[in-house]
Amino acid sequence: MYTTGAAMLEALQEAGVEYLFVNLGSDHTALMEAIARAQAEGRAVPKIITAPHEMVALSAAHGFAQMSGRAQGVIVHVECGTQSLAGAIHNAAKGRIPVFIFAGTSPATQEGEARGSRNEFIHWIQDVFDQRGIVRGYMRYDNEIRVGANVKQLVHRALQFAYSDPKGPVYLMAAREVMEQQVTPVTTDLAQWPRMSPAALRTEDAALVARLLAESHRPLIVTSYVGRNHAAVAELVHLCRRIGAGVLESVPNYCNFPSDDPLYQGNQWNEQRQHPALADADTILVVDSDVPWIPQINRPSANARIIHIDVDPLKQQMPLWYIGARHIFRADAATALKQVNEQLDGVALDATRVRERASHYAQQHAQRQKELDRLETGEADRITPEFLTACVRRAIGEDAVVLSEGVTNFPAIADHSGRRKPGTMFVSGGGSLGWNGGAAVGMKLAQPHLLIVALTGDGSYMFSMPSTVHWMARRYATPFLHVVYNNGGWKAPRYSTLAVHPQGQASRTADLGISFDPPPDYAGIAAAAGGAHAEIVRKPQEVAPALERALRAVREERRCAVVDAWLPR
Ligand SMILES: Cc1ncc(C[n+]2csc(CCOP(=O)(O)OP(=O)(O)O)c2C)c(N)n1
Ligand SMILES: [Mg+2]
Repeated sequence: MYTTGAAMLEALQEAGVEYLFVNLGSDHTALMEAIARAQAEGRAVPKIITAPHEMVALSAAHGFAQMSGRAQGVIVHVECGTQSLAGAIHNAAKGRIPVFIFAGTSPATQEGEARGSRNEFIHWIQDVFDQRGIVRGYMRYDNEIRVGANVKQLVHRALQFAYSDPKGPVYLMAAREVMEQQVTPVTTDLAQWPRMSPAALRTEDAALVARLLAESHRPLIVTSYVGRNHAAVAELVHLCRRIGAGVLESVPNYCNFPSDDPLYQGNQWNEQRQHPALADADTILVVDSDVPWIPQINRPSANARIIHIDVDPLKQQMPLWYIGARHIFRADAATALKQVNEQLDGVALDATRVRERASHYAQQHAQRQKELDRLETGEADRITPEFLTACVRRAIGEDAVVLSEGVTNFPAIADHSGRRKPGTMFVSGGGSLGWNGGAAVGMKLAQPHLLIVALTGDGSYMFSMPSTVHWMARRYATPFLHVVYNNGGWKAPRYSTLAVHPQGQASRTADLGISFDPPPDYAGIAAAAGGAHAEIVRKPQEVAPALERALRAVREERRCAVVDAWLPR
């Protein structure tokens, strides 16, 4: 018996999908039968990872793809499971994460007209008019498998969208009878389903960018995600060093530039102040950034020349977007930066000028570093986020991978975690909290030999479904270190309110409905769900020994460790 479900499974295996993160239901009978059959007959299929919550399933696929570049499968139950993917859909779409999602639909017949026809009460209740509509607006591609005959072609077409810039999630759905249809096996030639080649600059445009940067007095690069492609980082470093350009990370979701390089000018998030490097620059190359600055607070000088290179410079998913760029190019960053570097080979650079620029930035860098060093000495009786992050940095080594969902502590984590190498720092790229736990599991699956360290706000720890995450981490042997920046609840909404109403009633109100008092036992949740090693630290001197014990649990006992660190409230 070879069904549409069996053919879909075969297509995913052929396409190189290694894992299916599944949350199964009555719509998946054909798939479950096909998986069981393949396993019994010794045929390779993607490994099945049981995900007790869909949001964690998709976050795990998200983390896996961030780490490896490879799209995985997420299988969810009809419209209910699709809804339960929740904000992870937003994160994958906004973060440009390739992932294949499949959901069944209720059977389309009720009198046994075809195998799979309705035989459970839930099939009436779960029948809705527009299941794809739930995710439309977030998917790069969505479609219904209407007949089984060409399901493999649909899978490969969907993955082609997922992998093409701007990358993102794709969604297929099918009625149970369609998945149960007997089909004739189809051979697909994967050579005829290639990934799209990355877009390049026209030669004259690469020459223009090279000339504008070379001629500028104070060139600055602003980026958020060039680091998703390690080759782009190497090109960026080369470019900056040869012309003496500074680099400012804005809301970085990857490690984009070595943070100890003298040209590195730091990172910005929601700080309510002007960044001096942005104000001083006369030529700014924005490359791979969704929010290069927040103009109401922090902007380039009025006569700065702005150049914008991005795989999606129109930001087609964002209704309002402009940055005043005079030159806009749709291109892949690694390709474009390499082209600009090649053009610079033909430009006679003024060595004195390059030296002056580099030494200006080096001076700013050193000053910033001094301030950061001062901050991380911390306080005598309270664990500051800067101190905590510095302790984590010293404990984990430079190859460890840090995931940050620190929210108001995004800056402290970016500044003090000391990540220098591409692929050692990740933020979700979206705005729906709760990515960190599932993503850590996915990253560990993608790179089992690396130490994975998830740093999360207490709110974001709760958003991430820690019971599901830590159950999965034990079940699938993906131990990681989880550190909770416990500041007593949601700090960000208070900051947001104070930024708009600095003298308002809220500024004098203690209880704004944002505190988690009394706090849950965060580490205890993970211990109960997945046997995690649990630590609570309240004093600065307790931090380093607790991290040491936690890392021993992760490395030697191969189990997760959660360190709940009490920060100032
Ligand atoms: C799914 C989701 N719900 C709500 C929000 C709104 N929100 C933004 S920040 C924040 C608080 C996060 O708390 P925590 O992780 O503890 O970080 P803190 O603000 O305390 O630094 C909330 C609720 C969101 N971004 N995503
Ligand atoms: Mg918090």
